[in-house]
Amino acid sequence: MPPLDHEDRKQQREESTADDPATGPLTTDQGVDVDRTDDSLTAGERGPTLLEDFHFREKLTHFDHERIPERVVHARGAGAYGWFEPYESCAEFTRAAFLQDPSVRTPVFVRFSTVQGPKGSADTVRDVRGFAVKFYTSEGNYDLVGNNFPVFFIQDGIKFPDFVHALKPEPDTDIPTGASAHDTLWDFVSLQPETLHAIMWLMSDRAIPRSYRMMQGFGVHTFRFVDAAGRATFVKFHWKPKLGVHSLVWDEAQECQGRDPDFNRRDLWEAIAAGEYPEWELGVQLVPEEDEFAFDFDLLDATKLIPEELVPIRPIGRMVLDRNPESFFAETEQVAFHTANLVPGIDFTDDPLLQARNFSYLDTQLLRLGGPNFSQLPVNRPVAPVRTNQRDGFHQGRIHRGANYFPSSLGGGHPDVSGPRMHHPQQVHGPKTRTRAVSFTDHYSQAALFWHSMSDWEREHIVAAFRFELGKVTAMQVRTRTVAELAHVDLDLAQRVARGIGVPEPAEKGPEFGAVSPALSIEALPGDGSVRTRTVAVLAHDGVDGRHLTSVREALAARGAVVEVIAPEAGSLDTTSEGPYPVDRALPTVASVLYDAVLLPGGPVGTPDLITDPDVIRFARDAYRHGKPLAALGSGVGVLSAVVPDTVRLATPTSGAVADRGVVSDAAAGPARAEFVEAFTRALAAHRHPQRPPVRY
Ligand code: HDD
Repeated sequence: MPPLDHEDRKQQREESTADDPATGPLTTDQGVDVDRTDDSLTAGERGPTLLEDFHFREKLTHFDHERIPERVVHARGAGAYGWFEPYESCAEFTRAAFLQDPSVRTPVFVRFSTVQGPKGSADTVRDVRGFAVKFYTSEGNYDLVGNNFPVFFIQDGIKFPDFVHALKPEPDTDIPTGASAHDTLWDFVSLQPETLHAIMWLMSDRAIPRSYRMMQGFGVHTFRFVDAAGRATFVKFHWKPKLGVHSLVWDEAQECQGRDPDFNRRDLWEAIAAGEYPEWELGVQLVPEEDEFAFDFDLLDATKLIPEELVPIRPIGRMVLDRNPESFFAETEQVAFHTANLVPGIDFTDDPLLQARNFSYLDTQLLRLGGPNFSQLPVNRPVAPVRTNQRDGFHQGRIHRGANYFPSSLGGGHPDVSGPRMHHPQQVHGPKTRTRAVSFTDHYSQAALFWHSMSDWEREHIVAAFRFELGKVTAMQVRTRTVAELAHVDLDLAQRVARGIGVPEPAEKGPEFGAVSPALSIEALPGDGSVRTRTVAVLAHDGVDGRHLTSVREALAARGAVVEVIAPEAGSLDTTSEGPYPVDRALPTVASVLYDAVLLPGGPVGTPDLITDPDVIRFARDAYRHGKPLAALGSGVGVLSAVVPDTVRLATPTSGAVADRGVVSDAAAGPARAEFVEAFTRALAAHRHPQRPPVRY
């Protein structure tokens, strides 16, 4: 479908503000051509620099002012443009224009982020991921500023500064960067049980996504849809990735921080640049207003989700990201999201977390972007026409015409106020009070729901994560208090954690929670079963059978996977059957944690070098430990069983194409057989194979 009118308009407006360096020589900011930029204007060849060197002063002054304050949270991010289209009209429950017509695509800009770390921190830290979407609708900008968890850590936004202070690095040392494993966070958690549900998500593999393209997004709060007749329906928003939900494992995530601190942002950029456009389905959970009190939790409590088994998710549209930004600063850094950027047909609820956010986002942009005119920046500019009486201020980029007040007769009565009603006429009454609603007091049942809904391996990862985090806490009373809190969620969880961190196992049981929501497990979100964009490292060497390389590359590329041939040295390899073969990467520059799977081809020439190469051993063993697909062909089968002895227990090297828990082997020589390719593709699509026996090294 060709892009529609206002999608074009968004791009045209950006282009009108972009400069074209190819049109002439370097200039000053005043447009004066520059003849020389490498040397200052001096009095004599070796003399002092002259004050009159306006090019020098402009260049240095501008450089000195290049930085703006980074976001107080979500400082590190990556963004992309794309579009959204509804599957069908949603007029039944909302009048929002961008949800009416399946033939209309609305342009979007999305920014993914980590929360705790500064702008220069690593991507693969244990953290929540921001998932903020700006829809440039025909009725103005709508921002859905969500996360990849469906629940938040606190219930009332007045606690946000406390929570963030506790989460951020310790105030005296500024340690740790991008990590939650430290005393102040866990002190706060142990004293504030409302954090526990989101903490369970944080300790799960959801907090270390394999890719921004492979995580869910949630609006978190309950919002309101309002239809053309003014009827309101409660709504929760869900983004579901087409590629499924996939995560790293903790050991891998940590190594990745060193091997490629830009792992997630690079992945997003490269996928879009390669035309592999990430896609999400937007779904909604709808609750009629009369059912507001039908649940055993409060819809206004952002630490609760509505289990899908109670209110199913109704898919309403899809979003595709298909364009990388051109200037990180101008676009990804300067994009300004705001929960109060709503369009008619979508409205707030009284969720106290949301109400606080509606204050905070505008406030923060005023500081970060230096004044009230940031909505004029290209990435923030609506495609809908803007006619306001707001005037002047720092960085005013508009030349306003006409009256600057309302009502005006001198300005011809423009602009008038004939727009649709912006707010749902909700009835509000009650005494002023600074209290927490009684309906907000259950902090354990949904934390338990999450725990009980996990598969065994997910639970093991959660226990290991608690042990890691609390094991780094120096104050023993904080460890003990947190474990006591966990006992209210589940006694077995608390005892398993306690055993790992040297505190007494709690014996006292909290209340029993039996509820389960299978939809919460990562296993319930495998995606469309494809292996598109999964990366496969082929560890090759001189003397390799070239037919292995070409057949594997062709077969996997046909399925959309990315194959890279890795050899001890860059350049090309001597193959036995196909002459020289290009090497994509030299072994010392990469690591198994940067790939989704590892394959060892074979060849008639002996492979002692590979078997003893510490880089190869580490590469293959890491892949095994991290549950990744491992495959071997021909004599590569022998190499695999030599470097990763545990694989012998899973796949017998001599019995044809064998696949067991993600280890696939075929000892036959010659091109990879279809049976092998199918088995490997299945292993790759499954992403991880956590059920492997424990590793002995
Ligand atoms: Fe927030 C940024 C998501 C609670 C105050 N938040 C920010 C971003 C995301 C979220 C994705 C980054 C936007 C971007 O990419 O520019 N925040 C959430 C979610 C929350 C939440 C899903 C709970 C449901 N936030 C929250 C509260 C407050 C804030 C309760 C304050 C009362 N958030 C901010 C902020 C930030 C921000 C300080 C920092 C930078 C910015 O806004 O633009 O205003």
